[in-house]
Amino acid sequence: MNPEQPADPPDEPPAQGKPIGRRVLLGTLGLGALGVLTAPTLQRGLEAFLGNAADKDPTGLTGLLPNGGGFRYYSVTSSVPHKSAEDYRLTVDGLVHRPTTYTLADLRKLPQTRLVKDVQCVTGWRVPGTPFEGVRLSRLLDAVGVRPQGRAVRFTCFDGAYTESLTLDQARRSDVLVALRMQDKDLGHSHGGPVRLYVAPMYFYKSAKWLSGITVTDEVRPGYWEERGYDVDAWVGRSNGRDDAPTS
Ligand SMILES: Nc1nc2c(c(=O)[nH]1)N[C@H]1C(S)=C(S)[C@@H](COP(=O)(O)O)O[C@H]1N2
Ligand SMILES: [Mo]
Repeated sequence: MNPEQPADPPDEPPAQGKPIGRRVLLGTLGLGALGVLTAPTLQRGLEAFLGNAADKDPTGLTGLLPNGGGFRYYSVTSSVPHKSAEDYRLTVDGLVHRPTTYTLADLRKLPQTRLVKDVQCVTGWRVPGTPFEGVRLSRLLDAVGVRPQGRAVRFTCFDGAYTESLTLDQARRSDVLVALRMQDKDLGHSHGGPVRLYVAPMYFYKSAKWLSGITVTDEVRPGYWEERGYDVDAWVGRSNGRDDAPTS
């Protein structure tokens, strides 16, 4: 098992150059035995420590570290296929009246909602005021028509491994988007483009990258990290034993 840990994206390296690899940093801190720290809570503690070190650094030198100044790249697979605007597809199916497959052009034609809120990862890092823009998930659910037995939504990704879940009530919130844009740019591959989920009030692990499937189910099926110990109801500040300020 490989606990949630950021990596260097395989492409789109940060503009100021490649950050020091995580393994190098851990080695420097004498924490090279990360491999034995497999419990998510231990891992979160470690990452929170690294995050705090960056938050308190007055020199700005932690900008060189993998956790410096913003988002960290996460993928549970070593490579992820690229989908262009032409070959991307999003399937909405399961307990619905009209299963539908959307192209990126289809999604772009629908009304777009822009939200600007903090992003909070369960490992401790937080990025203030980040714009996300896309189609409300509730709009897509209304379009396909949820059957009366539908209680939850399962999300799948074209990395072939990551999954997520929401209850139907959570999925219908107005601050849950099928996001096409982030930071006022089309979503790049490393941030889960061309389309990712954005669940504003929950820890960022809910915001599945490289979204390819939305399936209405009769009950919640815990997602990738939830099968590995994370809370299924992932409200920021009210789950995972954390007390972060809410994001939504
Ligand atoms: N498909 C997929 N989505 C994912 C993840 C992942 O590994 N694979 N990691 C999650 C976690 S734990 C976080 S913090 C965010 C990171 O998003 P970023 O890589 O854009 O910073 O993506 C979430 N969505
Ligand atoms: Mo995360």
